[in-house]
Amino acid sequence: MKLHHDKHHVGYTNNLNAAIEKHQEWGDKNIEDILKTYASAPDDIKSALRNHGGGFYNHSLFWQMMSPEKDQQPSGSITEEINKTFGGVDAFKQQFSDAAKKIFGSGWEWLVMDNGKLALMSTPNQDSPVTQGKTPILGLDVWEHAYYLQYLSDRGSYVDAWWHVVNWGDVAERFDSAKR
Ligand code: MN3
Repeated sequence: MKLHHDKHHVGYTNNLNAAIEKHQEWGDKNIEDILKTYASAPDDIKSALRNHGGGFYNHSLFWQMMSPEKDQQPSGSITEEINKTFGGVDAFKQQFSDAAKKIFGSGWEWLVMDNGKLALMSTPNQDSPVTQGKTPILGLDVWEHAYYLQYLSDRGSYVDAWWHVVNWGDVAERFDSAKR
């Protein structure tokens, strides 16, 4: 995770900054606005905003969604909503994990708020749910760079182990502010 943060996340951040330096008006927008509107950006930075902007944003969320305080359990209103939507926390974890393991190539698995309801969503590459108008609540990076050093080709073990470090306090706060 340290290498992931210090090399990969830094790379996306530097490349995003290099892109918006070319068209300063894009530097005045916040990152969520950039990801919602990059399709209207000049051609020479459009794909950088999408890919490196998405990489910057997705990873910024990812670090907050994990905690060194292991084996937290969800509590509060998000638990009720998970139970209602997925039939229980274990059932939710199973469905999320199955979807994460099935993503072909590089991408992310997400729990999102979609029109006021919780839903699962997979995105390819560094695409972000915010581009499609959804609010990320929990996300898991399944790029090989996220797990290959420790788990080699065994994405499944990485996904299963990741649940031990989910920061449910952060996830619950994200859910509560998305509902407001
Ligand atoms: Mn990554």
